[in-house]
Amino acid sequence: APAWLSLPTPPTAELHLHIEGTIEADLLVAAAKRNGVELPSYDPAVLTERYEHFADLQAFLDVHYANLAVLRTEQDFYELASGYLTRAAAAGVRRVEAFFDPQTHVNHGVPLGEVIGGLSAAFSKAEETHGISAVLLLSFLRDLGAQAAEEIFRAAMPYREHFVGVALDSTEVGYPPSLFEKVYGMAASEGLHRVAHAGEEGGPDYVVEALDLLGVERVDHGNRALEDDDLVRRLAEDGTPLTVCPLSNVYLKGVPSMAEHPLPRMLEAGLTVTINSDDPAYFGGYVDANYAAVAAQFELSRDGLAQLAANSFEATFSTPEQRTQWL
Ligand code: ES4
Ligand code: ZN
Repeated sequence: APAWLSLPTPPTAELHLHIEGTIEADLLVAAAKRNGVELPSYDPAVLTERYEHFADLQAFLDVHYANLAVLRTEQDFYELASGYLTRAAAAGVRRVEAFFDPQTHVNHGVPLGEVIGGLSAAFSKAEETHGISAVLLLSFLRDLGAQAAEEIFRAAMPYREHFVGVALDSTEVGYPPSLFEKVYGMAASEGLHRVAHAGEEGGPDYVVEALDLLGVERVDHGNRALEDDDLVRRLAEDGTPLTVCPLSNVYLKGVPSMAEHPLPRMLEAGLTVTINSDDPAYFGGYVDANYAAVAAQFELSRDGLAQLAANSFEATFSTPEQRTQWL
């Protein structure tokens, strides 16, 4: 048997996780039935089949957003988050900083309070029920534009205590970080942490903009940063973490195969790489599957895996005292 098979995946922090991307087919069907929402099939096996073949990011997002119409009530959001936490605990997650996309749900007619109420009820008791420290990052959908981002940000202010930062996701190309400078300034004024997806499909210029104009503390994905040597040096010198999602990159064709994943080049360049699952219900497994995939592909040692896990804790929005509890 290959040596990596005997390597248990390490306890880790998960820093790139869309809570909506954890909706497994069983919850999809249950929520659709109780809320009277139509699905193309009510057979979890048929739905799961639909999950696994995407030409690119947009093809995934189209299926993803259609599925999310089933989420209507606080209970739905509570079950979504609790289901994830149960699976994350089994995958070795000790700390999660998860994105949620409030605009998707508000645009489906769900009150913002039900979305945040359900998610944060599950997250706030995750320590007790699963031994996981869990916090939320409010993510803006970049393809809805800056005005809409500012509107949801203002609407979320009554719930300020329920999230620790802001993020930027959805269709990347054509929606550069520069569009969101103002709302990120508002978030900074509120003392919120800031991250953004950049360099998944967009070029290295998107990563530079996220750093210079949005003040991000981590870069979500960041793969295409490797095309700019000055940028790579800057990220390495500053120790800016990249939240890399290996299986997602293969499923969404950001890389042609795991063998061609830039992870080894990132590590060689001295970048602070972390391993994450992105949308685990869709991309072949949870964070442990992502560790196992890169361990197998690149024959990482126990020390190599431990370094990636250490990076993940180091990259959290937390104090050193908190970190010692998770390690
Ligand atoms: C996403 Cl830009 C992006 N990548 C992966 N999953 C996502 N969910 C929402 N936006
Ligand atoms: Zn993502």
